[in-house]
Amino acid sequence: MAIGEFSVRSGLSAKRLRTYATEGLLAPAAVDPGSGYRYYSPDQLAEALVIDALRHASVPLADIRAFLRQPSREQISIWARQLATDANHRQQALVLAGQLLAAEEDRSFPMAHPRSEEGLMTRLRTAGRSDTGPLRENNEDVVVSSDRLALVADGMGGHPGGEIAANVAAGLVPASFTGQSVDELCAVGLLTNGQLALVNVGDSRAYLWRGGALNQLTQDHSVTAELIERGELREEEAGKHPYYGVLTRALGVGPDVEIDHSTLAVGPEDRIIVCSDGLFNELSSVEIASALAEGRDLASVVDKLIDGAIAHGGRDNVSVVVAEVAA
Ligand SMILES: [Mn+2]
Repeated sequence: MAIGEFSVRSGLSAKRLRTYATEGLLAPAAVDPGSGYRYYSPDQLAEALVIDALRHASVPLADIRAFLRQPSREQISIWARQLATDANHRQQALVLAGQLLAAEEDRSFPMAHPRSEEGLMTRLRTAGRSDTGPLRENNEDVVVSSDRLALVADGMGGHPGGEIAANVAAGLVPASFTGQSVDELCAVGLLTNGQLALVNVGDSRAYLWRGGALNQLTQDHSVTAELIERGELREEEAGKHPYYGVLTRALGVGPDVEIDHSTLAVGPEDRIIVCSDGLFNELSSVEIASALAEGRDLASVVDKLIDGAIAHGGRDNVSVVVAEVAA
C-alpha cells in the first residue's frame, strides 16, 4: 500500500513514517525507482506500532533497532523495570531536596557556631579520609572534617540516588550546621559550651575512645541491629541474616525520617571516631581501639584504620574521621 494509506491505517503521519525509514527503523517494503514512492506491506503495520510505542517510551533508537532484530517481551519487561528504578531514584532525590530545604528552615536543633560572644572558645582537631577500597568501582561515601564538624555520609553502594544524597548532604550540613540531613549520615559537631552534638541516621557509626576503651555512641538503623537490640539475634549471626545490610532509616527514602541526636561532654584525652560501615564491617572494636592507641597524631590513626580495613578485605568504601577537642 502507498504511504498515504499506510499512514491512515497505522495512525502514524507520513512524516513520522519517513523519519522511521531514515532512522533505519522501518524501511518501506518497496520504493518505486522512477517516482520514489514508498510502499508498505500490511504485515508492517504491527511493527510500525511497536516502534512508535517504544519511541513514546523514550527507548533510544539504537536499542529499538537491536530489539527489532530480536523482539522479546522479556526485553520490554527489562526496560519497564529500568524505568521504574530511574523514576524511583529521581523521586528519592526530590524527597531529599525537600528534606534539606526543611532542615535549612528549621534550625531548632541546638548546634551553634563555636565562635560565641566570648570569642573562639574551643575547636575540634580532626583528620579524615575516604577510600574507595580495592573492590568497589566508585566511592559513594563522603567525609567532612573541619574545626567544627566531623561528618561521614555513606551513599549506599549501588544506589545512584544515594550518591547524590551523600554529596548534597555533605555540602549542606556544614553550610547550614543544623545537623539535620543524608542517606546514611553520622555527624559530630562542637557546641558553644564545649560539648559535642551527635546526629545519626542509617548505619554509619560514631565511637568514643576514652581511657583505652572504645564505646559505640550511635545505634545502627538496620534490621539486624534492631533484632540484636531486642535479643532476637546474636551479634555474630548478623552477617548471615537474609536482611543483613538492610536499613530501617535513611535520608532521601521517605518524606520524613527520624534523626537520632544527643550531646556528650568530652575531655582533651578523648577521641571521637565517625566512620562508615566499610570500617567496622572489616575491623573489630578491639582492632579499632588499638589503632587509636598506636596512632600518635590523628592523621596516622585515620591511615591505620583505613589500611586495616583494606587489609581485611576492603569490600566497601571506607571512611573515617577522627576528632578531639582542642584546648
Ligand atoms: Mn557503606
